Amino acid sequence: MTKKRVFSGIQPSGNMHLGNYLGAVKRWVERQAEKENFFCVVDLHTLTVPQDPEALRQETRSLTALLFAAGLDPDKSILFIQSHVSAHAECCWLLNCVTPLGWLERMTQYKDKAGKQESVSTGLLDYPVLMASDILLYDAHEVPVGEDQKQHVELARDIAQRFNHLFGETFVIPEPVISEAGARVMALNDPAVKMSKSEAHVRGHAVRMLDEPAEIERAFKRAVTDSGKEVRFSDDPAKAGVNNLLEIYRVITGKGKEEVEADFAHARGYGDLKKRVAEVVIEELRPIRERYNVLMQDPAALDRLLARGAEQARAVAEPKLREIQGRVGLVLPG
Ligand code: ATP
Ligand code: LTN
Repeated sequence: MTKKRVFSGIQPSGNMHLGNYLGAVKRWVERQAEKENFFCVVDLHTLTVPQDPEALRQETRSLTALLFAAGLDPDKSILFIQSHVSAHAECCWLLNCVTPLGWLERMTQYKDKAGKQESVSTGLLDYPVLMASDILLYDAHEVPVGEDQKQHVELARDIAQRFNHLFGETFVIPEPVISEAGARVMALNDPAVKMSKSEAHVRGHAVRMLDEPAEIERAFKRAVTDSGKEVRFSDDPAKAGVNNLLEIYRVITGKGKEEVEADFAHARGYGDLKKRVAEVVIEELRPIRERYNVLMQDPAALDRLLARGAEQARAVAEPKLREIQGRVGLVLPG
């Protein structure tokens, strides 16, 4: 039986955090043997908001090292940098021409981000069409993402369906895959909002993947909870802080909810909970940080891994791009 194709992406926008890891990357790693996987560091998406060029370059390399360090295995998964496969940008143009503007103006992430900026680039509005290109070029069946990206994957489905309708069966219709656990890791300093890269520089907001153990311990110690002392899962907004800590513990340990609550049945208030959650996070991230440091010491080896990934990705994306070009009526080069 042929394996299902999986595609997902992550932006090199700095400060990869525990939410990205638990909501996305950890699952990519755990399931990589079952599927045919494409994982992409989406540098073109990051350009939709202003970036410092040198910082972007460094962050892109650093993130790829971090993903290998987190366990993506080049023999099981194809990991590559988006801009190394020019078919993504070319496909985006072709899909732009079948995507109604109104579909893009409705995207909640666009509205949120556009509302926070003085000047909005065309790229920011077009972001979901580039994302659809990423997915559709690989005929991916499954797109594992955090809850926040569900609307974008649904848009990719709509674009694929419209294209198939206009030009004949061309694309696989992708499904968003959102695991219930870890789909929305909340900020430690404000459990009403999701942990976010753009806020990860704010003290106490996030646990960043490369934070030292002492920093992680401090972040959990300061985590916002409530004035009670009952350690249990709850959807009461007032208990969102404790719930978030329990969720983090649950995803890392792989335990069920009852088992997790049993682990804390004798906790003396939230202090014990925070300490224990910090411990499991520190132990989860320690080997990743160590492998990352080794990888970053050998830039030539990282370049070789990235060249291999890009070549494998091009082998799939380029013929697909030709197929799309042919469908819409372009003269293919002889
Ligand atoms: P952020 O919003 O944190 O600045 P992002 O959502 O812009 O980051 P990426 O860094 O590309 O985007 O996200 C990579 C993956 O991490 C995506 O699948 C996204 O859904 C997931 N993700 C991001 N934040 C969280 C979170 N707090 N909890 C769970 N998953 C998350
Ligand atoms: N928009 C996504 C990153 C992303 C992606 C993709 C995810 C770009 N292309 C294709 C899945 C599939 C984000 O910000 N998390």
